[in-house]
Amino acid sequence: MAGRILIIGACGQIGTELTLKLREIHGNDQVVASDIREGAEELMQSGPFEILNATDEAHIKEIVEKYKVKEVYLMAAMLSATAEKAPMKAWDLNMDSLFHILNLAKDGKIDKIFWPSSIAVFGPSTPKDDTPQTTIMEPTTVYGISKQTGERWCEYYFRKFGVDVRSIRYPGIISYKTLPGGGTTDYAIEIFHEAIKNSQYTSFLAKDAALPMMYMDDAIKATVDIMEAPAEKIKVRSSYNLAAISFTPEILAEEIKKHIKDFEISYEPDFRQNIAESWPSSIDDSSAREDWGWTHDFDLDRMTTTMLDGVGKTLKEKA
Ligand code: AKB
Repeated sequence: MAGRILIIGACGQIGTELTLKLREIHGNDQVVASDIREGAEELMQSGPFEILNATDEAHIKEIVEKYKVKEVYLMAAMLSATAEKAPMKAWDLNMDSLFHILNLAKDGKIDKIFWPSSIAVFGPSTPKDDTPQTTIMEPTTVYGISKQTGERWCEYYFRKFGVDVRSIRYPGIISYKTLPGGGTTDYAIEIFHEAIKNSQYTSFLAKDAALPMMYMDDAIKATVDIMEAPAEKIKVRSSYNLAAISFTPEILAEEIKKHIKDFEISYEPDFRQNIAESWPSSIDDSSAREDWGWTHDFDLDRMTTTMLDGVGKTLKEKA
């Protein structure tokens, strides 16, 4: 590759595993990790790292020049639940960082951008099952509004200035290496930790709150694949629907019970239940499958066994 890759928000749940994967593919010194704070040891020690605030345009430019960066993955964002507590801060972070990167590409300083969107772009008036790629989008969360607006700007920069920006609407991403921060779908990770530690979990979503989810390896594969696809295959320049599995807390608890017989779940829905209710239950991702060959590998059974194994090992290492 001519020029390095920069990951902004590299220490978060997806950023950490994405950085490690990109270092494996392109070489450690080719992938610069950056975040507002330091992250996992493996990430910090395997390649270059810079402390970077994603809203600091001048510092982003400096790092892009210093490392001769040509591709940026902008993973920094405030997620749905946290954003509801600090709406203006979330808006500033989620939008300013995107404009800084889009403008760098517009000015010819970088060649390609990955920017994640989310199922949060949809709202209560969106068809709930098999939500189509193009449909009604009236998000009711700050996070969703920022992602929907971001999608519009990505498409605008592509059409108007030819900026090669690529995006997918992540569902809830399930993983064990780095904990998520402030999402509505986070229960599907907490449940594994609590099941192993205490055989008990109190869900902050109701038992029938069905949401689209995906195991981390599939999310990373999608991210790498969309970025490697030839430009002419990327027909959607706002953001692609992406799907793997959909389940409710009750279904996930049943799946865990197959491995931990005495596991029990109870339900105390909080404000995140309202957010979950406004999102789709399942997603139609046929455009991603047709345009750039997306397929997922992890079903509910494989995801559950992989999580129980991974969380179990992590907790043992910490003990
Ligand atoms: C969240 O719950 O906010 C995120 C998302 C679906 O984008 N995991």
